[in-house]
Amino acid sequence: MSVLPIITAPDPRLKKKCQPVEQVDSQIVQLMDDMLETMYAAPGIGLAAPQVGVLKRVIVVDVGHDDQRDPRFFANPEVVWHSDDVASYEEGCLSLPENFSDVVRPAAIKLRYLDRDNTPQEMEADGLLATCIQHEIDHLEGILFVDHISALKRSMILRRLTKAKKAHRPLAKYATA
Ligand code: GNR
Ligand code: NI
Repeated sequence: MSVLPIITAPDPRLKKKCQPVEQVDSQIVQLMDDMLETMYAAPGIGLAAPQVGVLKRVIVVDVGHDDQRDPRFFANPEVVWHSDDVASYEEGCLSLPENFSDVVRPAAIKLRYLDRDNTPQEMEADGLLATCIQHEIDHLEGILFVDHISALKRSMILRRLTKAKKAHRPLAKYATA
């Protein structure tokens, strides 16, 4: 397994619609395992393939605790039902480092997907797991959490990230000022 570089905004690859996988073969399993290691190293609770430059419909999620990991792997995830109830969480994104905003989404979802063994599965999720899965599926459509907040907040965040890139200023864990 390897830790892959994570793409940060602004980057055209984060705005693209990703393609379904034909099947979860050994190459996709390798991608899933590398994504999981990359997510743990970051650290984060979810990661979508486009964040590591792969425009395929693959996500990994772990909302467990350090002492009790709960890795989950999804290919071609599809929300087939969502609650009318909504929930608000303060979201962050490894592709928008150091920026956080409250985002409102359906509180519960039902999902259809292929698991790491290429087996079709259905599952229901609520709480942080539901929020995280929806955040990751958004990435597969080229949507970031800032696309759910006010235009003013969005432009403030994107301006900060553009400036940081132009200055070649490292963000997140290697930032010194
Ligand atoms: O690590 C992450 N934390 C998080 C917190 C609240 C809602 C969503 C997330 S996902 C994020 C990692 C990430 O960028 N995944 O795409
Ligand atoms: Ni994200």
